[in-house]
Amino acid sequence: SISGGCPFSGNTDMRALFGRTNRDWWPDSLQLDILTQHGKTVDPFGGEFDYAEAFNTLDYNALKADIKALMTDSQPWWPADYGHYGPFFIRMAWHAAGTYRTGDGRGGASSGQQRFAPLNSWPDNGNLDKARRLLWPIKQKYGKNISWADLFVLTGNVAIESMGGPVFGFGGGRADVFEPETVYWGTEEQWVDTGAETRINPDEGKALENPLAAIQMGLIYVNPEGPGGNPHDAEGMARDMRETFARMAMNDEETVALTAGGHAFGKAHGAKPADTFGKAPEGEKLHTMGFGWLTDPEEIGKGHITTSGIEGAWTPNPTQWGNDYFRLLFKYDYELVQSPAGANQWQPINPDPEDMAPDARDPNKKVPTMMTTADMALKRDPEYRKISERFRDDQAALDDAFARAWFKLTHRDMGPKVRYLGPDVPAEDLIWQDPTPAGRHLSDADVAALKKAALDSGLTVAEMVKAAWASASTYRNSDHRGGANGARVRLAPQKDWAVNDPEELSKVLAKLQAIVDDATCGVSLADMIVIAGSAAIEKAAKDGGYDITVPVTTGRGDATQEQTDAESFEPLEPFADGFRNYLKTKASVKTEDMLIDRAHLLGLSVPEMTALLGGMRALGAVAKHADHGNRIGVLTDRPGVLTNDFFTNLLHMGTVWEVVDESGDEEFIGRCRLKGEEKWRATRTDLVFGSNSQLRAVAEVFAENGNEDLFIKTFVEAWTKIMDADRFDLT
Ligand code: HEB
Repeated sequence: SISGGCPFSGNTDMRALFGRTNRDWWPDSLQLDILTQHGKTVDPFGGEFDYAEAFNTLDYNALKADIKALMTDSQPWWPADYGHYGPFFIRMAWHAAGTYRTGDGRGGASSGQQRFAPLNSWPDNGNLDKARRLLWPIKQKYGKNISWADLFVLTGNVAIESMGGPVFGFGGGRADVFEPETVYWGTEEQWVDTGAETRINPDEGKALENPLAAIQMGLIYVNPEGPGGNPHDAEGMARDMRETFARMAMNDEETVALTAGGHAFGKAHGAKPADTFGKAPEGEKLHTMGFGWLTDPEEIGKGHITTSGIEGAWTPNPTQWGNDYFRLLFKYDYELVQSPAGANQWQPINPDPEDMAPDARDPNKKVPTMMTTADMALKRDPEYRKISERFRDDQAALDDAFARAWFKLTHRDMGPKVRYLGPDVPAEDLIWQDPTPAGRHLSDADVAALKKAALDSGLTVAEMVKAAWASASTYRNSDHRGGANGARVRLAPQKDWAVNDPEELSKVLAKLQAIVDDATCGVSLADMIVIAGSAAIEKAAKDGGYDITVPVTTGRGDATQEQTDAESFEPLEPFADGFRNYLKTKASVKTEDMLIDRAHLLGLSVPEMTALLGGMRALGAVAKHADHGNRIGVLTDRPGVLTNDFFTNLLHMGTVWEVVDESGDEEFIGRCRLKGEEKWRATRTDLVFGSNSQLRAVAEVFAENGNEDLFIKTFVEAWTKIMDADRFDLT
């Protein structure tokens, strides 16, 4: 099954939101942060650049032809194994995409992060600095019309194609960023090759911490030599593969197809002990110009390269697609041997001469093939074995499964299909793209009539605001999934999420559905939910003395349950949503950290986050608290009116706050400083806007006389931004 679960759970120690960061790993590297203060950007295009527009002017076929020619244009500073860079580029593309995880949608190929630390220096990404540098002349030639992020994936595709492999399609549209994205990659202070512990250990009751999807720090997925390096633990190897691949949304069949299909190509590099090459790029000397893992050029020429430490090809034809991988895996018994670099690997016993592989630099020389312990799992694990045997006997099934799984791997984090660009976008809709039918664009008059119907429906401001938020706020900027389009809030699993107050939600949706059924304009429920939210906010503003319009876009469609892979939506469940003052289970990070994490996934700035949260509190749009109903954090005497009361009351010196009970620090009572009587109940998420100096500075602005308009404006802009976050169909 695709595992979801609470993000940041599985680790009982309190940890920092981002774990170990670049500054921890490389304290001496140049710090550019000071130049990005006061909202200054590192983006040389200054945020004005429309990548889709640029991509559409690209001479796509010429680019593909150039990439194809590069495959066999071996460079002396990093000669191609077997005279073909294809396998190397496939590994580059797979490692670019393979960091994706379903838990928070982060990682993945979509912003070219392999160029930056820490990924450029992960042990598992060894020597991929050379692969990227081989591409530079092509990147330079096509310039802004092809991003690095797209180029990595497209090059992987061209590599597969050029070796006769099956390709399902390519969608462009991954715009580059110019700085490392802050992603939680774990807390370990060691890399996999210097002693980082393995993250699953049943004997110690240790499960893989969410949202992580790799088994050790610095790996894409699993340790190729076995769990913690133990090649004999066949069961553990399959367990580790199953768990890590599931976290990037791959089932058993996809896992087998990808691994076997990938290892139809190329070789592993373990010609020399690991102490014969230099540091990873980020820690290397200035004049190495971003290259790492340096080794003697003469040795490179001879093919004496160490990357993983494992040595050898999987098949006798490492630059040609076919079924040799499964043929050999089942034809031979394999014995455990050690590579020249000392790594554990498996070698066929008494191979026939035609089943020997060519040497990487000398086609006339024959060397034994090998399997890693991870490859051996494809026949040692009973479930994987069934699939492997089927693929061994059915080449067409393997072709199809590999092509589809590769397409999913490399496009999983791009969100809806409307974001894909270029002539190779496949026509077929795929369930993991969360397909949504197009809706109708409504006239202003229709929208006005529907707003009135919503206000006349008897639903409260808080109910309508909560429903709209529940619908839209599942959106994640990381993998562009979720959001209001499709009205999946009425489908499993969203409709039953505790954060959505399911009983209240179903009542609200039924009333809105009745309006939809009555309407003659063809409004979708997805649009109606957003329209009702905006009507509610307009009314709440009016009740506070502000006559405003909350703009709405229309054209959303309603997805069906069949168009919804319910299981794949489970990881989108918010285990904490500070905007609704909701916390399911205490995480291993502070609850206010969870708010920051969520605001980041929603693409919000600090002022937007602050205005939204304070505004929603004033509207009473909080999830029902077990003990305090709709009260907690609602620091106003007139809930349902759009005011800045949350900020004025939070910052008021007449209130003194105390922890409710000493055992927990999630809930607080605000008492009158003079008389001692209880005035408010609040959470950490509320109080952090008075306690943290930076958030307090922004909260002060929204509480000050004369800034009421600014507050309302910021709130409305942030609100509409969330409602439209997934509208990639609007141009
Ligand atoms: Fe892989 C390579 C492991 C999956 C594709 N791999 C490789 C190596 C290793 C591995 C160790 C070697 C490196 C060096 O160089 O040394 N893988 C692995 C594991 C896994 C995998 C453990 C999980 C199970 N792959 C994979 C996938 C893919 C791949 C999924 C795709 C699809 N790989 C690959 C390739 C290669 C590799 C293509 C080759 C490269 C060259 O040749 O350079």
